[in-house]
Amino acid sequence: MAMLSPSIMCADLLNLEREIEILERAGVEFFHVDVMDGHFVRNFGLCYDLVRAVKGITAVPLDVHLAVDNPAFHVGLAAEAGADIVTFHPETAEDVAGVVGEIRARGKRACFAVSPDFPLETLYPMLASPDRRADFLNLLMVKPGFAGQMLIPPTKEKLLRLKEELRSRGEDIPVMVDGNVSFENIPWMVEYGADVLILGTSSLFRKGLPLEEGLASIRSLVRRHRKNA
Ligand code: S6P
Ligand code: MG
Repeated sequence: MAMLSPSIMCADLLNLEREIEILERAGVEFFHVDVMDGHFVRNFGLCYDLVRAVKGITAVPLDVHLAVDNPAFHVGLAAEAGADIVTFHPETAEDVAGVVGEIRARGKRACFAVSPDFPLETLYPMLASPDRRADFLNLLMVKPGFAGQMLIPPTKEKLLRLKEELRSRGEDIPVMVDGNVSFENIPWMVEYGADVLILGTSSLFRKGLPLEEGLASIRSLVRRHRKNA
């Protein structure tokens, strides 16, 4: 069944400890933390001090999404702050294998973030190469940088193609979907085989919606639409 990964950037930062407690108690599988450098994307997300603070209060694994240039510089900072998964954009790395190697050497799992304009044809050879292989894929349904955006339509078919290609290659790399994972989009995302739903302002953290209620609705959608249900 699809796993859940609330995006901390979309939580109520002034009540973060309380929200994390509620979500951990409710059994979410990951927390997603966006770190941004104001350069690769025109926004500043969360920082490593916050990653460290979150790590200090939860046992839920942290997926740190580096929306930054030069990820090689960031891997150590992310790992030391408490990342369990380090997600980076392969096009930002001079040496993709080097970054994956550094993540693994620190005992962490590597994830490739696939932006809407990053072609799957460029991704596949990476998956075939043992030293550049990722443990997860993050398929971005919006341009990285901001919460609250609308899904870019071709990403829908891209998810389907990616899952089909992985299946035909006998690969079981879990695919996360990130961006506009809304109540409207969750049903087909799950039917298309998304393995992890990164939840932001368009579902779990929708204004005025209590977290417990949002989670219950998301779980019921996931159950109803999962494959072979
Ligand atoms: C976007 C970032 C995401 C957002 C999340 C927001 O740059 O990588 O992880 O935090 O996608 O979700 P929503 O539902 O507001 O689009
Ligand atoms: Mg993200």
